[in-house]
Amino acid sequence: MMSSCDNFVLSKRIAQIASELLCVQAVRLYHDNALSKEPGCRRTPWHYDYHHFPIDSQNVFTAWIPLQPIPREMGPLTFAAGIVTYKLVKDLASNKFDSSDGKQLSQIFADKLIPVDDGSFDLGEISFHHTLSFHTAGATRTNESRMALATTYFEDGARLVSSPTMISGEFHKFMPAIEPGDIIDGEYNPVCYSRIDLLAKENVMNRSL
Ligand SMILES: O=C(O)CCC(=O)C(=O)O
Ligand SMILES: [Fe+2]
Repeated sequence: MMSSCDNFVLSKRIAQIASELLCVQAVRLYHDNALSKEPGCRRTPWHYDYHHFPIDSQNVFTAWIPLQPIPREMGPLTFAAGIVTYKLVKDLASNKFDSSDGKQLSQIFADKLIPVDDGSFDLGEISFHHTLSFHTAGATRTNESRMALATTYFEDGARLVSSPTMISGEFHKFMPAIEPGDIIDGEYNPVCYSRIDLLAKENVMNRSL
């Protein structure tokens, strides 16, 4: 039975947007993540997701779906613009970009004229970010939890990395029966959108007209 969460996680429409942003034919689900940030939580450290996924591909996108309106003081997801921005910051001493790196990061953004988008989200607004997109989220300064659903999709045909690490995540949990180096095609990672299936369906319909 489909739960209302599945309506989002397995949504063809959301997966299609991820697929089109990636310019790939089809995407599969990696995982969905319910993120509850309690009141008074500190900033989510600046990072990009690539190293946190055990997927041997950069064709990975995450849909981040607020479950309530998120004004600035509630800590919306925040992006440093530009797909290559991560290259400017990856050599900083700490990989965690905690508060001690904040000044250094702000300096880099200012020197390189990199805009930072920390705008609020209305309910119904969704953001999509590429696995190399550099992002953070502000501290939660209201007395409500900040709830969001983050769903990650990857290009159909991608493989599990050949040497998973602690950082690249619990692949056994999200990709049971898939071994390092194998194509990720298990039942936990369904194709959520395929342009090829859509074209095939259109062909059948045209033929029957
Ligand atoms: O919601 C957050 O604070 C961080 C989420 C995030 O980093 C992600 O979805 O990739
Ligand atoms: Fe992230």
